[in-house]
Amino acid sequence: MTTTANVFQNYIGGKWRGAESGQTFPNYNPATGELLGYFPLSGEAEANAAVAAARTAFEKWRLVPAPKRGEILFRVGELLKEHKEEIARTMTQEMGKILKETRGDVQEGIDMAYYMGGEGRRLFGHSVPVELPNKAGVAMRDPIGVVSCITPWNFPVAIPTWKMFPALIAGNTVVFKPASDTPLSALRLVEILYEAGLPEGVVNIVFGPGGSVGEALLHNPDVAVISFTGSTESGRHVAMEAAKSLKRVSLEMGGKNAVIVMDDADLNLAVEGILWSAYGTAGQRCTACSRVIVHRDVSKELVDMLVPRIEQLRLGNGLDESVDVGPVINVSQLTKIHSYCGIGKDEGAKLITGGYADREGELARGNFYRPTLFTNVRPDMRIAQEEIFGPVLSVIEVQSFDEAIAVNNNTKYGLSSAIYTQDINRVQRAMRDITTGILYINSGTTGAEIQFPFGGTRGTGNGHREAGIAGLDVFTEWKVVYTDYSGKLQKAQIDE
Ligand code: UN1
Repeated sequence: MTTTANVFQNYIGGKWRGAESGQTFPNYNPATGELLGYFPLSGEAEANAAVAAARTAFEKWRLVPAPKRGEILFRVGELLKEHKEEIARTMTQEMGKILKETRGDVQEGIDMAYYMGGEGRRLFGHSVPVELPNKAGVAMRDPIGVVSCITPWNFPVAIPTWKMFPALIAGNTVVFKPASDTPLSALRLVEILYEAGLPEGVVNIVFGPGGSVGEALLHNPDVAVISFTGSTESGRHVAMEAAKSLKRVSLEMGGKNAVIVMDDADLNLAVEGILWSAYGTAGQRCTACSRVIVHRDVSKELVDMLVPRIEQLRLGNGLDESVDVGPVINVSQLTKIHSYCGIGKDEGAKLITGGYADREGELARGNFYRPTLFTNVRPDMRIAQEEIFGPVLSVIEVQSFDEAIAVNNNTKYGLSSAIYTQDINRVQRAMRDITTGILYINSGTTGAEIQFPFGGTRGTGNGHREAGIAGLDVFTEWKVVYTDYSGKLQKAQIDE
């Protein structure tokens, strides 16, 4: 711990400002406990100031031609590329995931910058025939106004870009409230937006707790859209509060994602997919695999292949390139993960490996949890139903393809699923019958690409999608314009 750590500030309306109260909160490295800096403990006053700045900036930004807005995003892409390594290292330091993954996180932001930059010359509306002569109709996308982006710590750059870049290309302005565990990566992203030439006030960043900053954003009448990624519990609260003023709300929430392994699967391939999906990012992805649904004929073989590989996974500081799995984000997550392992044992699941916080040597300074595997898990157990958000995997045995699909679908979440099979008929049936927003055939549950819609069914979302063309729908209002050039009153639908 050092007392000379950096003190960072909010960026509101083109000005650096601390919290009015002068209070700050600390940002720690979850691998080492090292203090990385202090950020303003903002509240309602700062949130409202940011909304006011965004509201003012909106009147000019909405009139900037979309291709010009796109050019700024292209420059953002270039700058993110240039600074990729440095941002990845910062992200590993404050979030813990290994460098390969933080580089991937920045890469998702780069991809999104180019993709949405390109949308500056598309933003397709549509023109369709009208039923009356000498009349035209066109449907166009309008910006909505001030968008609040409330983002999680597991993808500190990628997820904010999925929200901010489509919002910006469509002509909206932004108040960005990043997770308090990863403020530094968020700040770097905002600095890059301004370095790329974004006009002041178009993006405003406010650090602080959901309970004060987030709450103020939910209640501010000038916020038109809330885009939120986080737990289902918090998302439900966001939706209920925002409903009072009829804000548009887009929610990305929990997952209980499964990899199905059928009796005809390539087991070597399945093992690789499961390891990456379950233990990558220490299981802290909303797409992470936390259930393996395996046909009983290959169950023992699969588990026998998995266990030594799980036990070989190296825990450690993500800056060390030989490490496979970094720490979990904070002590409260560590405690939650461990308590789920207790719940699993109490429910009668069999703990095969892991199940404890690893404090061996250097690991004692951070929040490390040993990659964990349970077998003999029944589909209705809490460890098979509730989102743990850590490196804990449950193996559920099934007797048939139909049972596998039923078990897959029977959770309150619906983000991502995967199936390993060589049978084209089973693939087609899985495509038809699996009720998640994303399905992988012969690959794990993680690895969504930004040009496709991202999101899920049931408790994972509220019907919206991020990324791809679908992502624009959250941040645009459809406006239809009819032009009648007949010179007389023509009445649609009325018989003459
Ligand atoms: C998330 O975990 O919140 O498909 C997002 C993936 C990543 C995004 C995950 N591209 O796992």
